[in-house]
Amino acid sequence: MKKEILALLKRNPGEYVSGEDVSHQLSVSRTAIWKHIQALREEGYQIESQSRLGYRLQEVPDKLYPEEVQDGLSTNIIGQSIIYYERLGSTNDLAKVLAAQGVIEGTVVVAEEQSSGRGRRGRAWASPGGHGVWMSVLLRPKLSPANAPKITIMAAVAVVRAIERVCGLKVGIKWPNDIVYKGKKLAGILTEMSAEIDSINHIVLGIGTNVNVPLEAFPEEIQEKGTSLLIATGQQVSRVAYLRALLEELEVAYVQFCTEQFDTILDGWRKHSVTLGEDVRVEGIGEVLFGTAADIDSQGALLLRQKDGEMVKVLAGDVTLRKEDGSYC
Ligand code: BT5
Repeated sequence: MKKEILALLKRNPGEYVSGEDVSHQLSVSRTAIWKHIQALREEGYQIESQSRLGYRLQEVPDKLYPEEVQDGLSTNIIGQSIIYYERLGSTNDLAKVLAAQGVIEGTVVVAEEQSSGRGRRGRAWASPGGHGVWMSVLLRPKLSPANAPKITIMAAVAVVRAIERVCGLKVGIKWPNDIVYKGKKLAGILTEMSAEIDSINHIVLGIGTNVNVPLEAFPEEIQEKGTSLLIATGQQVSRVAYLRALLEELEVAYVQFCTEQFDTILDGWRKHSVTLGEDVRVEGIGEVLFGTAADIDSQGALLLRQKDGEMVKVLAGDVTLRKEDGSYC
C-alpha cells in the first residue's frame, strides 16, 4: 500500500492529492494513509500535507530504494527482485547466500555502503556510504564454467553503455575488469562462480561504480588512482538513473550472451578498450608477462604478442599499460 500511495503521488507531480482521493482510489482508510505517509517521510521522502488540499510529494531521497529503481525499469530478468540494504559487508556475499537459497535469476542486491567490499584476489574495494552504486546480480546461465570470464567482458560493455547513457561520458575498458577514465579507475567488476565440472550453478556478478564519490571520500591510497562520475563531469549524477540504466544494459548484453551472440559483445568491447594495441605488463597467477595486447578471443582471454612474436593467451591477470617514459601504470 505504501508503494501504491507513493506511485499515486508521483503520478501527480507538483500537485496535491486529497486524502479522500487516495482513500477512494486505493480503498484504504484515512488513518492508514497517514501512517504510510509517515513511514515514507521516515525513509526520506518529503511530503507536504495541507489540511484541505491533501498530500504533495516535494522531494524523493537520494537512495537506491527498489521502488525508485524499478520505476520505469524495462527489464524482464535483471532487477525484477531487488534487495536493498543501507549497509552490508559485501553485496556479493549476500547474493551468494541468496543464490544457495534458490532466489530467482536476476535478483539484485544493492547497498548504500559496504563495510568489507571486495575486489579480486582478496583485495579491498572502497565503498563509502551514499556516494556509489555497489551491487551484485545473480545469474544462472546454462553453460559450462569455461564461459564465466565472458560475463566480466559482458558486464564491462554494459557499464560503459550505462555511463554514457546517464551522463554522456565516454569511458574505457581495461582488460579484464576495470572501467577507467583518463587512466583512473571509475568502476570494477568481480565475477564469482559456483560450478560443477561441466555446468555453472550460479554466477554472482558484482559491480562497483564510483558515481558521486568526492575525492576526499576515497581512502588516501585510492585518491591517486581512482575517480568518479562526479569528479570526471563536475556534476552529481542520479544514482537511481544510473543503476536503472545499468540493469537495462546488463539485460541486453546478457540476452546476447545467452543466445550465443558473444561476437556482438566483443565488438562493443573492442570499441571501448583502452588495452588493445598497447604495450602492457600482465601479472598473471604466478607469472609476469610483457607484450602488446593484440586482441581478446571468443573466451574473453587476452591475446598477448610477445617480443619474439609468440602469441600468448592470458585468461586472468592484472594489466598495466606502458607509458612513454617506459614505466607501467
Ligand atoms: C575490482 O577488483 O575492481 C572488483 C571490484 C568489485 C566491487 C563490487 S562492489 C559490489 C560487489 N560487492 C563486493 O564486495 N565487490 C563487488 P580488482 O581488480 O582486484 O581491483 C581492486 C583494486 O582497486 C584495489 O586493490 C584498489 O587498488 C582499487 N580500488 C579499491 N576501491 C576502489 C574504488 N572505490 N575506486 C577505484 N579503485 C578502487
